[in-house]
Amino acid sequence: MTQQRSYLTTPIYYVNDVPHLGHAYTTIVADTLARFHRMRGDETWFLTGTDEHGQKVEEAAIKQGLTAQQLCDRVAPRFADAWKTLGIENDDFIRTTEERHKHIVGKLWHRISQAGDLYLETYQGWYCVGCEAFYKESDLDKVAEAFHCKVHKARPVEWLDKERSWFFRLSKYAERLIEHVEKNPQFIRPEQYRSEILAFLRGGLKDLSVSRTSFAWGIPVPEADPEGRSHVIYVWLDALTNYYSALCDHGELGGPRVEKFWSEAVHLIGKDILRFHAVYWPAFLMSANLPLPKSIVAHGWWTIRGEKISKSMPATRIGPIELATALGEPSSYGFPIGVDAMRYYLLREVPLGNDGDFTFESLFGRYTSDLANDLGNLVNRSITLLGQGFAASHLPTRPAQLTTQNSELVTSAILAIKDATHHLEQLAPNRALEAIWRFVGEVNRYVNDTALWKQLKGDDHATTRQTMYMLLSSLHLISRLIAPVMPHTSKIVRDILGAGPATWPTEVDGDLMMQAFDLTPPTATTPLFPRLDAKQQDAIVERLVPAELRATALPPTTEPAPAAAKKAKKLKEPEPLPGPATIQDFKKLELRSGRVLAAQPVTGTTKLLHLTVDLGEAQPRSIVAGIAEKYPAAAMIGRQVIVVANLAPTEIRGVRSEGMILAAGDDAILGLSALDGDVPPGTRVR
Ligand code: ME8
Repeated sequence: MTQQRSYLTTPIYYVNDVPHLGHAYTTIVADTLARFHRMRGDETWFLTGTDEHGQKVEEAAIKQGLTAQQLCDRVAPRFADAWKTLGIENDDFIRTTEERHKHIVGKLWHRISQAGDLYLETYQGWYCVGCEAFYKESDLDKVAEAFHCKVHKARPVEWLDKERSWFFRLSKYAERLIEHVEKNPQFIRPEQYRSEILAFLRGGLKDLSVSRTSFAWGIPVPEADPEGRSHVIYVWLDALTNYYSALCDHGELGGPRVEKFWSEAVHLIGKDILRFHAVYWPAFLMSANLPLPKSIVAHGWWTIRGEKISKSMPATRIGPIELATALGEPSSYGFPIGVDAMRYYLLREVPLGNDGDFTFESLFGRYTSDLANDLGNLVNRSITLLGQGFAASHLPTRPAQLTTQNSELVTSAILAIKDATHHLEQLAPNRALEAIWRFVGEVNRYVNDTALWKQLKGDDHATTRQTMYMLLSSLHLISRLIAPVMPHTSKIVRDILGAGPATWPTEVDGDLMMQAFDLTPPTATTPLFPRLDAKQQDAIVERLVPAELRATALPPTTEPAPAAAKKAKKLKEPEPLPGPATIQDFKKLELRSGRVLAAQPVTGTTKLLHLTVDLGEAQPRSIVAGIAEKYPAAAMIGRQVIVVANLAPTEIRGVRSEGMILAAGDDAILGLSALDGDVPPGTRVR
């Protein structure tokens, strides 16, 4: 196979965020693909980094009494350190406050300006500081008198009033962009996102404001404003340039790494930032007369109870390091096995372009069936059996002629290699893992069917040695196939087998299966992926989800822990039932399922929360509920509730209340009504 080149990038993450599962997902997918390419011998470059300029960072710094640069220097290592812990092997880490980057952004601006694509104009409109993006009012949601973007529900958008700014002639590039996307089906992937962008482009483009004057934390616009204002470059023009600037040499636009890698650039991103990458970025490059990247690959969102995992939603914050550590302590192997369990779950659970809801049920389900029962069990029992074989002086021997059973195993191996390769090439790690796990299943069956434990006790030593050979080589092959996704587990298995560094297998390897390593007696270690019983699973949930969120923020996996149950207040004696209600009485009440979009305490009270609840109607409802002592506002966001939807609206403490949510309890609220499945808002409850 000829050597190819590969350049993979992740978004550069906002530096003042704490890395969460969503950030980890993109970075793990990129790391998996980079490892796959390196294992195939491709010349590979993998870049990640942090986005450090902009209003958001400036505001955070002021709040903390730091300069923006001090804040960035203090927090940027959180990302770099997290990636190290999660086994990410990036070749470079770019920070947009580095000189090498700032210099290139200035040069890019210069080229865009020389192309005649910049002019001064007055901007007026909505701006979301969370996204650092401009919005049309029609793209926003109105929640309790304020407008919000689709993601940042905690902070409304701001009205930028007549800010003078440099505008980029984005409209000029609409036709060329359409042509490029149409001619290059690989440019935006998967297909659903390509169609979305084509539809957007065909709707026409408006010029884009690309500088700001109302704050200072950014790269200064190198061009003089004839009206004398100081501008900083719009943070997205600055940030997108990282993909190019990180390859440049000595502050020049170009250099050997640009030559080598730029045309191979694959930008892996979440769907939230597709427009910036698939419209603005290529237009900037076209204007600067620079080549476009090869591909923009968008993935879906990880959600918790349907709510996007993000910094602004505390109830969705599951720390990737904490999760990985809870799934397996590094100390047991010298390698962080929980990291691999998490990497496996994230990549196996959802196809790349789709959204995926994180639940502990699905996490423990995958762990138990795929890691403990399939892979762990196979490795653990094979090591024991092979160890016994070596101890009885049986040296595995390559069969001169394959029995039907052995030849079926080889066929499965070849298929696994073929499918896993194809699916990784097609950016479908979940399907690659499916294919690999089919082979794991076949090998488990092979151990059962050949009954190696019986062979070891018998006299047919030739067959025993051949079975050992087939089993050893299968384990070795698995260790290579899982390496991009589960590098630590792969290393553990290869260390046990005495095998060297893993390369990506080809179909020829599938046929020979064995040749790549010296046969050494495997040494048993602690079992790989031991089963987690219910108690251990509960302990993990307790460790990861703060007590006040546990009942509400995530679907509980088990009954409440006994300690929590004991703490629950005792109910008063139930009151006697009032007289019977007729079905007509009941029908007068309209109960509907709702989802809480936003929640905040009602000022001046300790008991009341002001909820914004989606009932599937044109506008969400404003509802006041007396639950604040038991349910903090953050715990309510994203929660499903049952609402009495046809109560006459009223006002409570100056806040309009257009319904009531059901809860059990009297003076102390003990529990909110719940639905044990995901039900569309507005569904009738009877
Ligand atoms: O947007 N599910 O940075 P950011 C899946 N600085 N992926 C998620 C996710 C979720 N719930 N939440 C975040 C920015 N991500 C800009 C990027 S690039 C030139 C500038 C991932 O810190 C996903 O990749 O908000 C998403 O695109 C990215 O984090 C956004 O990170």
